[in-house]
Amino acid sequence: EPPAAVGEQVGFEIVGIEPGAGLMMATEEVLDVYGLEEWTLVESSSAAMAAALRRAYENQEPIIVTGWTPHWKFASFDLKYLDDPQGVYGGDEQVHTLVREGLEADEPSAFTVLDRFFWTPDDMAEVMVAIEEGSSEEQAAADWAAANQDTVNEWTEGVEEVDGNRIDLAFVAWDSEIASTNVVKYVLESIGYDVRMRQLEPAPMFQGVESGEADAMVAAWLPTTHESYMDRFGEGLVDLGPNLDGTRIGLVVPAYMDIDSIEDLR
Ligand code: PBE
Repeated sequence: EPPAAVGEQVGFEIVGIEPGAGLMMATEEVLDVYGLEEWTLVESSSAAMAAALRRAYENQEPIIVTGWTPHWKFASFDLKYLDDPQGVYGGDEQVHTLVREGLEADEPSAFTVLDRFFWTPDDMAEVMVAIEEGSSEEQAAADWAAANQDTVNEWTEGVEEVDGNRIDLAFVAWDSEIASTNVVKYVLESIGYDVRMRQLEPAPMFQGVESGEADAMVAAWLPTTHESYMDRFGEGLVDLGPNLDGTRIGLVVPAYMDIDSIEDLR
């Protein structure tokens, strides 16, 4: 079909995720920068976006979603990113670990593990795919740790065990962050911590760690996706650097769609 028809095929709608996601803010900017005035970015949730994508894919129907890597959807479906010649979505990013001030002094063991935590997009995707295929989040994390004992040992080597000290991990229910937060929870529990996962909206996640209500988060996509949250809360946060390198965000469509660039949406 000619590219001009794509808008009509999908009702000029882009299926979004949670409001407040960096991906949503970037996509609003995309609509502006590329002059896509007649398009609507529909607020949704990560789970509902994935369900809509699955439905469309199974029926070979056109759909445009806000997507990101690592994500299990690329293992389940044949998908492509639309080119972003204006570079609104930024390039490759890193996911950073942020902790509250004082954690190093209060809980040096947890701090050391959080500081060392680093894995690959393939590692993260493995946990996400296991969850998508029906594993519980806890089981998927435990299975990954069992299969990657050498990596986990590097994070915990020489770290003193504790006796039930509490650690609160803030996260947003993005599939990627469900995977990473569960793995960190599992590893901290293996050295004696009592770990609670606190599911929050994006701004409260950053604010929760900044205020000290939560101890840590492993979900800061930088430098671009969460730039606005770092502007607001970064000063009171301790940045332990990247825990993963090589993410991507953008508009994602099934490979069977006849468009390649965001410019084709005009
Ligand atoms: N994501 C997954 C988040 C960061 C992690 C790309 C959906 C966001 O857009 O804020």
